[in-house]
Amino acid sequence: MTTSPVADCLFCRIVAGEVPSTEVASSAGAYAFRDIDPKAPTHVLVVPRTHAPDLAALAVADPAGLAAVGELVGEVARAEGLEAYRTVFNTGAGAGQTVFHAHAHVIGGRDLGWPPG
Ligand code: D5M
Repeated sequence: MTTSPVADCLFCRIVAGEVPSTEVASSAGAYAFRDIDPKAPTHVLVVPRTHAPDLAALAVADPAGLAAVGELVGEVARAEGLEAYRTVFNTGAGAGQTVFHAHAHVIGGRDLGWPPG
């Protein structure tokens, strides 16, 4: 497991500023930007600045990075004026994960059904 930037990781490249993104919020440990294919009026991705492939791996490799993601999720929700929102970490291709750098989807601004599909 690594917490160093990975050259062919899209979100490492976004964090490094090598790939453009629309910033929503930023901190020393995490970065938040708009999803390129939004599923709701607010759809923001919050990623740790360190590389880990998914939430569970991040928790083991960089607990401070995970905490930074959680803190920035709250900041995004406040900035977007969301009273209620959903935070999703897809894990594994079978669950819809397509980018293997841990990330929280922050989804809100519309009614959200439960359970999710
Ligand atoms: O979520 C990966 C998400 O990443 C998916 O909702 C599309 C989004 N995505 C992919 N490329 C970009 C760029 N370049 N900018 C912003 N958002 C992007 P997953 O849970 O892995 O399916």
